[in-house]
Amino acid sequence: MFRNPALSCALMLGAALHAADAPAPAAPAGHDHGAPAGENKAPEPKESMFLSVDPKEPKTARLVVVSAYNAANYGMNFNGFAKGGARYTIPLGWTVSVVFTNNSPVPHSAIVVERPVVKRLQMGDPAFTGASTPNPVRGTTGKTGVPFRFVAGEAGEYAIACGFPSHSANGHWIGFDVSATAEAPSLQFGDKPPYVAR
Ligand SMILES: [Cu+2]
Repeated sequence: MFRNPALSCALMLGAALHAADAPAPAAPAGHDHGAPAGENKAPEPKESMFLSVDPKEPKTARLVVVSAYNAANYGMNFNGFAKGGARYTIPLGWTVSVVFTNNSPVPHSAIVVERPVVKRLQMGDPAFTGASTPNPVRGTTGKTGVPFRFVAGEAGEYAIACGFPSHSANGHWIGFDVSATAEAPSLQFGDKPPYVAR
């Protein structure tokens, strides 16, 4: 058997994904992707924890992106959401300042890609220069914040995805839109009204 559980998991999920566009199977028991122990301890996600603006830094959205925030989707979530269940909207031309952390011992990462890319096993290059954690294929562990920033220079529908192979295809992504009409950044959880940061 594979000695590296993350690797064996990635390979197993990769094999499963050869059925093109078939829904990815749920990870079998014992193969979770690093959901933190004590899954009920993570506080209920609140939008204001993950998006803010600082008046001293105009036209800059500050994002907190936490991988394996809780046990949702076997830990393959950002801020508790997977499969596009949460969505940031950023005004066109704003700077996006992200601090990424990973609550899990299993490597995860964050990379901004065009929305259709989330189905792929590998994410390739970020949609905007600088829009990923370092080496997103390898990912990082540990709760030390990993900062990155970029300019949302083109309107469209994107995603914040995990660059660790096969994770995004298994739901480790949330929505990230760049809007030519929005005047302030917002974050929407599911069907709730978007939270607008001002
Ligand atoms: Cu991941």
